[in-house]
Amino acid sequence: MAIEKEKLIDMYRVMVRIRTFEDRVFKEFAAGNIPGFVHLYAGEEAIAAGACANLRPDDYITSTHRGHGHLIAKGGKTDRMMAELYGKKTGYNRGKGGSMHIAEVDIGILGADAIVAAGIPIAGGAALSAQMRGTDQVTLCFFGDGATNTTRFHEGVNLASIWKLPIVYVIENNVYAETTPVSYAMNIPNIADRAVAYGIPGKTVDGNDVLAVHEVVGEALARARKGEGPTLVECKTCRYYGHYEGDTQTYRTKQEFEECRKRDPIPRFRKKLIKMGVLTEKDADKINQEMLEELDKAVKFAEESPFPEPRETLEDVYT
Ligand SMILES: Cc1ncc(C[n+]2csc(CCOP(=O)(O)OP(=O)(O)O)c2C)c(N)n1
Ligand SMILES: [Mg+2]
Repeated sequence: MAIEKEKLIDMYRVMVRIRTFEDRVFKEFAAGNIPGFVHLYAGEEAIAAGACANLRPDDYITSTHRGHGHLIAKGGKTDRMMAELYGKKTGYNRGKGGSMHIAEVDIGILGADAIVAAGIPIAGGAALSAQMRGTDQVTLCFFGDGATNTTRFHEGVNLASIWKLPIVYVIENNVYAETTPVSYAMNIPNIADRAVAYGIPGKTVDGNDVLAVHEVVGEALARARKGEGPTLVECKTCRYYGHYEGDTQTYRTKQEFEECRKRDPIPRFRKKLIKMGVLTEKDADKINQEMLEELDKAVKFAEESPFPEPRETLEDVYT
């Protein structure tokens, strides 16, 4: 089915917004302006943008330690996200969560998560709730290749398969879990093949092709909405930066790094949209410029916002 022009432009804008956010975080973190730890999503934008473009506002997502892209694609505002990274009171978690815990339940963001694969049982709970309430809300559950080697993955997908929960599992196969390559950590070329073990569909897609991701995840979501159960979608991609900011990346060759950069999903989609007559060079440049300006404002907002008061330390915190 043809995608409307506005939707195509929106997907492009989301990808550029994510990249601009991540590039700015890279810079501000290096300058010592952001406390804590950050894991950047740059290079993987087509997955979050393509997948989330299928969602309704009342659908849910669960995210990961590398979550900025998912949150932006689900409608998270860059100023409130930046404020959270800066530890400021105006952030989504009032400055107490930081990069790896951003949540905004009102727009279906059930949270980034520092614990690898922890989003899988949370997605199970959200999907079970939708099923029990009799709604057709779906949950999009993002996680990495490394997460698929945990018990949470196997238990979570198995349970979702027998209960036919409305979930789409999106594996972001960026070839590494920290420094461990997938080729070392598993014996199969396509992680989507693990779906066979649970009797659910498994699809492998080029994770740097936003339209391919959009289509495959869209079909899986339609299936989930109809009550036909979960799907495993593996998106093959690569990350631009290190595992975390500060990672020296000695485990990656220069050639590998350059090949990854050549696969950049953003210029690829831009070229396609121009060829399709959806955007002109000028329109695309304007989007880039708007995002740079948005991020300048987001950083200013974060810088000028107050830190939480010491007496607020235990407010809004639960264990
Ligand atoms: C339960 C748990 N074990 C280990 C870690 C440390 N850790 C953080 S990220 C990561 C690798 C995750 O790899 P993957 O799932 O492929 O995601 P990616 O970082 O590549 O996006 C590990 C082992 C953790 N945060 N939680
Ligand atoms: Mg990985």
